[in-house]
Amino acid sequence: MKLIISTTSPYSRKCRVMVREMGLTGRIEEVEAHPFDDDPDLLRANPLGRVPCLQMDDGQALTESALIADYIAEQAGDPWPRDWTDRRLEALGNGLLDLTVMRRVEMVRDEGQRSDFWIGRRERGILRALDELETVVADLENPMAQGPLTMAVALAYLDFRYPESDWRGGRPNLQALKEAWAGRDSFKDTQPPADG
Ligand SMILES: N[C@@H](CCC(=O)N[C@@H](CS)C(=O)NCC(=O)O)C(=O)O
Repeated sequence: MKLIISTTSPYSRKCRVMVREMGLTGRIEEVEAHPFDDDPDLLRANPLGRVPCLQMDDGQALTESALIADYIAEQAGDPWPRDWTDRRLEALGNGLLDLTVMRRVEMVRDEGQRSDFWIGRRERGILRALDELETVVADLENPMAQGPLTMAVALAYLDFRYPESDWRGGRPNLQALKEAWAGRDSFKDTQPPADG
């Protein structure tokens, strides 16, 4: 199978961590593509033109990181339990990622096109999501699940693309979760490039 990724994409990173955690590096080959260059191989596999995209052995392609992560887990015999708390965390973590990516897209626009309204709206959403996640994580028993992984990827993405956010301030539970994941080989191995 081929996993089409970009090394700076947090959605790709989540799937790359899953491949490593599920012990499937021998079965899933990573292929790099740059979505904003309209890479022809990516467009052939995914009409949406986005990464990640998993080309399965039967030729069909899966899009959407959450779907791909579920498929990878299933291939490994579903070793991580999934319940509605975990799915809820995953959805919140994904939403935090979406807001941070949308903020980033706005920030890299030419000065005259950048919208303070949208940047402010994304930033307020990010803060509310962080506060909610800090509360939820307080009751978390097991960080080895897709929900907490999605959150850790989102927090690492904040460090990468929104370092001035100071998300750690007053949020010790999120900080501990991020550190727990940051120490794992799967996370170290998928660190975005410093100049990305
Ligand atoms: N909801 C999608 C989001 C994927 C996504 O937006 N990926 C970005 C890279 S971080 C991308 O490929 N963007 C290209 C574009 O939007 O044209 C997922 O979870 O996989």
